[in-house]
Amino acid sequence: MDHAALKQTATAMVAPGQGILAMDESNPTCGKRLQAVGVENTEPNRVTYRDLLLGTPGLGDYISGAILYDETIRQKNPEGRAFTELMQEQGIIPGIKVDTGAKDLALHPGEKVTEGLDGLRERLEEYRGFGARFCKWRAVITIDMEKGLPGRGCIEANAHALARYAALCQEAGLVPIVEPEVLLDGGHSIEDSFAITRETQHTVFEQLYRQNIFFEGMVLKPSMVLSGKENAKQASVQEVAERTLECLQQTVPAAVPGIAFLSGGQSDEQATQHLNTMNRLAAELALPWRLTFSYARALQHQALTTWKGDPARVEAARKALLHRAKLNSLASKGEYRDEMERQEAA
Ligand code: 5MM
Repeated sequence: MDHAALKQTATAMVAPGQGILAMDESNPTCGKRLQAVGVENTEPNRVTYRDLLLGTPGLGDYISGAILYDETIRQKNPEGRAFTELMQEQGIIPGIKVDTGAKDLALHPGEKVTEGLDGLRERLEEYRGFGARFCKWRAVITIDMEKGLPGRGCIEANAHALARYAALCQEAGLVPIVEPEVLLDGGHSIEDSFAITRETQHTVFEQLYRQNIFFEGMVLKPSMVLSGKENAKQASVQEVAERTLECLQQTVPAAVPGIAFLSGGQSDEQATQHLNTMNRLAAELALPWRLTFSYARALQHQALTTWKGDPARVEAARKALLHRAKLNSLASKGEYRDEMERQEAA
């Protein structure tokens, strides 16, 4: 294992003012996003949409890496250029989602475990050949306080799988993004979210340690500590930022170079505000890691709803994507202000 190379890639992924574009929607999820704007879920339409994203001039100013789906890393844009080539031209590091999805966890009603370890060593070799330099695996933890969820069985199974995945990545010279997502859905309080996120992250890092993970060569992609979507009492931006940082300080080793949050169904503006406030607090707290974004919905939403499948709207959609990427880049430095929402993309 080349520690120096892993550390160099992980550090580049969380470079100051840069974050990660998650565009690794599996075909069914991509279909949901496309159908929501009236576009049919066909391979040519997925290519057109991914070309809209990756062909955005200037994207590399704010985006360090993009996470692709298995189909996308093999595809070429309508001009016949590989998507990985478009990325490299802008200095965007190619990444790949390697899990095969969250499946029902046997004998644990209402809980999921992420699969994809079988044959992973061989798949990683193939993805490296396509130019991938980092990977992503997402575990999903559901909160349902009335049913006593999540149980330890679910947290441990997912943490173990994340650690096995991360070890295979590092063995192959690929940086693992470790994504334990505690879902926003439900009526739970922010206190419940804090307790469960903390327990999950503790368990994940214990398992990463057991599997000999080189912490300097990984990136954590956590959910923020938020009130459940259906809870009448929604925590303020300040409280979310404080509780999220408190949780991370208790669970994440200082050797990890960066934390790139997922947006998890927050609105675009909320996701940016939370990241910005955390970065403002980070300066006072002298945190050891960079705090940035690895958003899918909160980066793509405005571009998708501007485009709606209309070729004449591609330029406007790219402008919307670039603007959102720029605002999140500013938030990753604590330099975002609400009034910037109304300013046009440069
Ligand atoms: C792009 O969405 C990814 C999951 O896709 P599938 O469910 O189709 O596998 C997801 O892992 C995503 O990368 C992260 O959850 C971050 O996305 P959000 O929208 O939460 O920022």
